[in-house]
Amino acid sequence: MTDFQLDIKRRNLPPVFPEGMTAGKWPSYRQELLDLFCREEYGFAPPAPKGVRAKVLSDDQIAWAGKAHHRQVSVSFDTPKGEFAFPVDIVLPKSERNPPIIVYISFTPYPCGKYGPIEELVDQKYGLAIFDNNAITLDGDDNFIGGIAAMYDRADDDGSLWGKISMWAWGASRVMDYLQTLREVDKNRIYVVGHSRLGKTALWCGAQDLRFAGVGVNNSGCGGMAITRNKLGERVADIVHVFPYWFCKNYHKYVNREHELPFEQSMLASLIAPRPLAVSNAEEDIWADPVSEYMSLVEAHKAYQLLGTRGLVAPLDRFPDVGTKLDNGRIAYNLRSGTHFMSRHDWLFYMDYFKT
Ligand code: GTR
Repeated sequence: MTDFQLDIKRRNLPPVFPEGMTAGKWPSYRQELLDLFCREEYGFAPPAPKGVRAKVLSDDQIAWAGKAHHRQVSVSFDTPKGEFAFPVDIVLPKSERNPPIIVYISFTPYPCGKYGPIEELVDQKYGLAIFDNNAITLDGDDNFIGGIAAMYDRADDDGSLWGKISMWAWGASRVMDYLQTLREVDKNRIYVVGHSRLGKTALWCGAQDLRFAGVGVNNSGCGGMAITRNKLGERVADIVHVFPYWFCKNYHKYVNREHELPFEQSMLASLIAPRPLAVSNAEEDIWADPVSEYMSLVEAHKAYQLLGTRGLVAPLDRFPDVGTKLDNGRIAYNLRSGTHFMSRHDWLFYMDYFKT
């Protein structure tokens, strides 16, 4: 057994699925797992609204050197406490009549914010739907009084009501609702992508919403792609101390008791199967812990196999070298040099992979 395999063994991970699992039993097991992740980690979201409406706020037919059509729409829907609306930027390349779409959960209201290489995406014939997580609800400790959090009652929180990662993920699904109404996009190729806390969000969103054809999870670490048990860097204690509002309250029980979690993040990754799952890590991002992220993929690979697809096409007995790009299966992994960031290199990896 290699050191890497031994290391996985020592983590004492719960199996991604129980013995005797079959592809036929998978859908109901999948639902059980989703309920578990809702109850113990991210919190239950309300049901989807009956439908969404959209109002065009601005429309630019000659955006990005005339290569794209850019419009901003206000997506709205009814909630128990009235209408809720948030802006979404839609960028469609003119070079492609029915483009695939990346739903990018952004940290900013500006499409070209810190991490957004819009022109490159347009050149590669991708369309984009971008929204700011803060427009769904503030990324901060506001006692859930603002944004979507305020539109649904929290009075009876038994510890399992949605935290902010769930809210942002639910927001991405409302963007998906809107995209379903557009004729000019390829509805079979709509992907969700996010970085860091929004990588956790993209993963949670893709696990729940099967309309997403694939998921890109960048540097997501703790509460994202990384195995929680004995990971390096950020632990449950750190994350719920600084960001208690990202998760449901039940998750706080696992501070320094990670071995008692009734699941592992590898099981969350397995819920993307058999769809494409692309993960990029940065070598120096020890806080996120690339090795623990890769372990999740090695485990989730078993679900891909169960469902008759090629998961990780890679040696499963060792951690890949820096500079490695593994993209021949339904699980793709990229390990670049450098630090925590959604870099041009990461974006190119997602763009290339979702094309295959
Ligand atoms: C860190 C947090 C990480 C990661 C990151 C980010 O401070 O500890 O879990 O999500 O923020 O989102 O930028």
